[in-house]
Amino acid sequence: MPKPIFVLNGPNLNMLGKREPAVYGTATLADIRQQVEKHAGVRGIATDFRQTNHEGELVDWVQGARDGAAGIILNAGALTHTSIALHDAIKAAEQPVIEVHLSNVFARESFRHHSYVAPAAIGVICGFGPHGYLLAIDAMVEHFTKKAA
Ligand code: DHK
Repeated sequence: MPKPIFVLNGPNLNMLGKREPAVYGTATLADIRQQVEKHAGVRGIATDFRQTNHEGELVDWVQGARDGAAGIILNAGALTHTSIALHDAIKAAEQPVIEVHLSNVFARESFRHHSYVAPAAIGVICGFGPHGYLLAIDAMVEHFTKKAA
């Protein structure tokens, strides 16, 4: 069986729908999961969608992608801007990573402009709300297609 794409979500993303709707919109994480699974199904790939508020758990999941996944779509929430441990885990996983954010982090506070994920990722998508996750699925499929050619 082909390995899934891990779709990993970090701290506070469980609060989507209630949390700062002017910034993050009104879709819940369950809504996003549903959209991701539907879109990935159409593209013929399996996903494993998860959320955690804990840095160590996210690091464990990224490490687990080394043998358990074909790639990672990662919205690490605020850990994006703080976690060298996450950066190191991505390097150790040796899998393609696409960084996703719902909001346009570059139009927000300056502390959101730096990412520890981006230098270890193949690309970054931000500012398109939940649609960004679907763009990331398409980008990952394109990445695999190019690699196989
Ligand atoms: C989500 C968060 O929780 C923030 O800490 C990031 C990101 C932005 C998002 O837009 O999805 O800065």
